[in-house]
Amino acid sequence: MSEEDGFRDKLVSVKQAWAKAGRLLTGAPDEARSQRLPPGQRLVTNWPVLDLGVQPAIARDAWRLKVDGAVVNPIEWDWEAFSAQPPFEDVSDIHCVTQWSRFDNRWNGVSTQHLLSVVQPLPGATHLVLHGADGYTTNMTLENFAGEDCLLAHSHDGVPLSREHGGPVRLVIPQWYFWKSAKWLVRIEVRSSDAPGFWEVRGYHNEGDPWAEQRYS
Ligand SMILES: Nc1nc2c(c(=O)[nH]1)N[C@H]1C(S)=C(S)[C@@H](COP(=O)(O)O)O[C@H]1N2
Ligand SMILES: [Mo]
Repeated sequence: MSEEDGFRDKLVSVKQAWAKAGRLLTGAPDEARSQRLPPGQRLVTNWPVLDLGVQPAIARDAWRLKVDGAVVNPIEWDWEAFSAQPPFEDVSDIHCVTQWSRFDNRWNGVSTQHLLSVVQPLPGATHLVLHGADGYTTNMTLENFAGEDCLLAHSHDGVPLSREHGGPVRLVIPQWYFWKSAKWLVRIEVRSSDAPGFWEVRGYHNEGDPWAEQRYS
């Protein structure tokens, strides 16, 4: 086993054990929604990096995004095609399940609503699986993916997304804990059934509402 694999296995087993123990659950979701900072979270001003120990290096020129499955128009965009889509900007807060939140992140990219208008999900489509170039996956409903603050982001606070934060393009789903926001996004699989992703099969909640503390299942 390489050093990298060993690190990754250890990290995964620690997080999995927390999930099993229901750690970090602090309750009190009812009054929570009026607060900007969700229960059990603390505010940070830096930007922590979380991944599986692998940070794929993908040049913009080599990057491709495939959207397939239950859609009328499957697509494969290269950087040029992605850049030709209507620009979208949104400011939102990040809430990570490991208890840090970061306010006022300015994201630029392509809105998920625009993407859906291009690919046109079939009538039976209900869920998606997002795939990162590192093999990471995460799942959500079409409805959540289409949230008004959701986008495929290429820049953060005016700067192209760094490799460690998921560049060239990552997903941003601000209404859910940040594990749903897949980095190094390369494939979006539109489905007519749910299929839990990497953390979702390891004890994380299938959804991930920070105000309801949907941390672990
Ligand atoms: N492809 C990929 N996306 C991923 C992850 C990952 O390991 N691989 N980790 C998730 C988790 S658990 C978190 S908290 C956020 C962290 O994003 P950041 O490193 O930019 O803060 O990315 C999410 N997206
Ligand atoms: Mo996370």
